[in-house]
Amino acid sequence: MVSIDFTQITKEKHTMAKGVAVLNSSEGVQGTIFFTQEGQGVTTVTGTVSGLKPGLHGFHVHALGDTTNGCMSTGPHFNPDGKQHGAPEDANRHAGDLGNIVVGDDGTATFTITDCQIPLTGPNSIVGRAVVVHADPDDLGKGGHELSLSTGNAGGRIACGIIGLQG
Ligand SMILES: [Cu+2]
Ligand SMILES: [Zn+2]
Repeated sequence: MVSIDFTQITKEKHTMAKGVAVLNSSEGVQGTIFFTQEGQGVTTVTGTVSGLKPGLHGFHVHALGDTTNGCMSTGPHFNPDGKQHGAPEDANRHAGDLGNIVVGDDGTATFTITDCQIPLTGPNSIVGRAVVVHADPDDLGKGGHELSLSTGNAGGRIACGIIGLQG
């Protein structure tokens, strides 16, 4: 007797969107960042970056996927809602504000971030934009520096990569 499992047939298929960014740097930093989003859910960011000094480094999605002038031409933090710079958990934050990555004594950061403001589809998609790793810690808008509410005073842009679609 053949039984058919109808739950498998009628199960709703959620589309999984995937993206990837390969980091480029003039300062010996290397890395690959992967992005996945199931349906309209949160986006999961996983990555490994090496060649960094130990400690915290600001990590953002910037507005443009333009590296004609290196990381400088990737524009400001992705900010479709016209907000101030902040921490990932703040209500008032740029969509691209992913906080800091933590680099160990071996110069490598391996991390997983989940975030609901960086979709891979729709009008606020981050595909075609860029991820940027900074020289210094992002103060998450709370450092009291004149740049805190725009960039987190995270210092130079030491590595970046354009977010492309992955199959
Ligand atoms: Cu940045
Ligand atoms: Zn920001």
